[in-house]
Amino acid sequence: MVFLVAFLPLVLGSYSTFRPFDCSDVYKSGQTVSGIYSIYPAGDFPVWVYCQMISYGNDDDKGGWTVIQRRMDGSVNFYRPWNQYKRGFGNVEGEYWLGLENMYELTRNRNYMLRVDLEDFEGRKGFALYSSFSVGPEADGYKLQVSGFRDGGAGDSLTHHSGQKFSTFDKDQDSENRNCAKLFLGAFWYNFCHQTNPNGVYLWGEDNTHYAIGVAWVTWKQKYAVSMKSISMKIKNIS
Ligand SMILES: [Ca+2]
Repeated sequence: MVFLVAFLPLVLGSYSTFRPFDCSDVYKSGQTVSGIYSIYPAGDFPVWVYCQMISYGNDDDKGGWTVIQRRMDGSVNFYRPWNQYKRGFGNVEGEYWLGLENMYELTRNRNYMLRVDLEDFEGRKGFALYSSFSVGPEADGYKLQVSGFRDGGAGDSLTHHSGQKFSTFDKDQDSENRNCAKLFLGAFWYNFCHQTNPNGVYLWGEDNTHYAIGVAWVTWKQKYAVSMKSISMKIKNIS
């Protein structure tokens, strides 16, 4: 009994100072069930995030994936201004955007791979894998760097966006004369303007009346009118 009482503060002490940097740390600590966890990408302040834990498949699949973006039911409005995309918004149990500042803090400290999972309204699934993913500092427009594409059946709609700054309807940093975020009702690392629009309008299928405003991934569907049932972008530490 004396031993137990003396030992207890030690256990609690080590638990309370555990500060997982990302979902890879959460997974390595023994939490192998997918769900909502707090991570500490910027030191003392916790950030709630959905961790997708995978314990099967090949080495690229296994481990803790930090979900940085997710659409699944159209419950959250993604047509939002710069400050919202900077800080993050939505519900971690459902649809959300982790925030550009958090993505920057994560990827400036560690090396990450990116996986994009897609599902259409017919129940078909595809994905795209990238061996390197990072987001630059706000002073440089939160520039996207993504490379090392490997196909999971969906093709590569994202390399087109690599090297681009992030744009919202109130902050146009794209490569097009017009405002891509306003044209396509989303916010993204728009180029000229897009091959994918993960933060576009949730359309529940296909819409040919409003060009390319949906959650498109054009290299999979070969047209901009088809909007995904679900899309999630997740990163995993590889260093
Ligand atoms: Ca523009």
